[in-house]
Amino acid sequence: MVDVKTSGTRGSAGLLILFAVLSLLVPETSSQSDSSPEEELTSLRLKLDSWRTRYRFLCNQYHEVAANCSAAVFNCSQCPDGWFQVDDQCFSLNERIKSDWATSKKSCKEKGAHLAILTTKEQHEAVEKESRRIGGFYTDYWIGLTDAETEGAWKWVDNSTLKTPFWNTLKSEPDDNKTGGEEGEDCAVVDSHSQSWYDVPCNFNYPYICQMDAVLQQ
Ligand SMILES: [Ca+2]
Ligand SMILES: [Ca+2]
Repeated sequence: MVDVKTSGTRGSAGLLILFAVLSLLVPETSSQSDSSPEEELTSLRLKLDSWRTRYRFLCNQYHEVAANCSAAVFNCSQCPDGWFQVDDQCFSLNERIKSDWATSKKSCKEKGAHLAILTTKEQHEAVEKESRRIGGFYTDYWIGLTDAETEGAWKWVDNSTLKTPFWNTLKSEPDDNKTGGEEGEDCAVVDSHSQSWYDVPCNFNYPYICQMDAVLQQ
């Protein structure tokens, strides 16, 4: 994929690329308009597409320049360091911090991500496999699924409706069990032991799974 050339070291060219990358990372300042949320969303999506195109362009340039350098070449990956990829999505399991569902949702947002939205069997299996690998057989992780708004109407954090569930049906989950509190159980976890989902009280503390779009390379 990368055209490896045989000319000498090009450290200065590498520096130019680095400066170009750094200049692109400087946040844009734009005046806030009176646009509607839908218009802002469209604008943000366009900007995201533009950033992805620039990222792909710079990655390709970086690899071409790096091929002529003696220094070690870093991987220009589609997901951040420490995240793993399933299809066009990146996932990160945080095993060190345990927090309630709302705090976990906020923590993912602060990373430019969101709590996991597992819409396919591949995503569910990859996540529960990783949860067993790093957390062992008795670990639960928050995912971005809740029925707090309307009991029994499970929705993801992007407000989409749950279509492909992986509940632990052998244990009759989700059961909105009241033993953990009057409110019942309105938030969901991936359970590494049963490799399925449970509903649990939202104020329980668990580690969480964040998700973001991968930067697709063409
Ligand atoms: Ca519930
Ligand atoms: Ca339950």
